[in-house]
Amino acid sequence: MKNIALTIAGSDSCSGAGIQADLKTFAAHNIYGLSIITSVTSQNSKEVSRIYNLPVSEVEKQFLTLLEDFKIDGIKIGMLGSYKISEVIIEIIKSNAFKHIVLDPVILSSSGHRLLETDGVKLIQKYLFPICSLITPNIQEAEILTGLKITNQSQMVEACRLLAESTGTSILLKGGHLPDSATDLLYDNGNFFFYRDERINHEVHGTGCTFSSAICSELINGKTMNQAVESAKKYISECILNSVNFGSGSRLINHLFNKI
Ligand code: PXL
Repeated sequence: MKNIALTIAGSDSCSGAGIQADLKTFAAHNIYGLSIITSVTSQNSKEVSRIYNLPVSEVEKQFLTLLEDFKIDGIKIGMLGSYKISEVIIEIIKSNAFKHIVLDPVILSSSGHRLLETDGVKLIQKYLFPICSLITPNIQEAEILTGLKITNQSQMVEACRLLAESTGTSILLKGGHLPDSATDLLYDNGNFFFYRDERINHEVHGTGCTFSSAICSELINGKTMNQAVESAKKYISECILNSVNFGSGSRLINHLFNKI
C-alpha cells in the first residue's frame, strides 16, 4: 500500500453509502483512506431518520489536521450538507494543490431527503466544479444542475456537454435511472465515451458513493479517466451482484467481495 485517498462526505449509519462506503472502496483498491465527516445521518436500509450537519469549525479542523501530516494523492467529495461547510471545503481546496478530485454532487438521497441546500448547490457549481477532475451526477442531479429535462440519451449528451462546457471539468452522467437506457456517459477532454452495461439495481443502497470513490481510487492508481471509469463500473457491478440483504429495505453494497 503506497497511496492515500481522502473522502469528504457524510456518515451513513448503515454503512452502504457515505464515508463508510468510501473507506471500504479505497481498501478494496489497496489505498489507505482518510476521512472528513461533514454530517452524521441516522439511517437503516429502509429510511433516513435524521441528518445532523457538523459545525463548520469541526469540519475545518479535520481537514487542517490531516493536511499538517499527510500527502494526499486524491480526494473524493460526497455529501457536503450545508452552504457553510461547502464554503470552508472550497477555501481549503483552493489553497492547496490536489491532483485528483472526484466530486459526487450529492443533492438528494435516493429516498428524497435533501442532502445539500439550494444555495449550497449554487455555490459548489460556481466555485467547486471548476477545480475538480470529474463530477459524477445522476440524471436527477443533472436536471437540477442544468435546468434541462433528461428522458433519453440525446438529452443526456446535451446536459453532459452543457455541464462540461460551463465548468471546464470532465463529467460522468450516470444514466442508471433512465427507463430506456442504463448507459453512463463520460465527457472528457472533448470526447464522449459511452458505457453500456447491465442495469444498476435501484434497490441497492450506496452505488453512487461507491462508484465515485472507485473512480478516484483508479485515478490514483494511475489509470486515465476513461480507463478509471471502465474499471470502476466493473467493480460496482460486482459489488451489486454480491450485495447483502441484512435489513428489510434496500440491499446493501458488498464493497469487499474481492477480499473474501
Ligand atoms: O448516495 C447519497 C448519499 C451520500 N452520502 C450519504 C448518504 C447518501 C444516501 O443515503 O447517506 C451519507
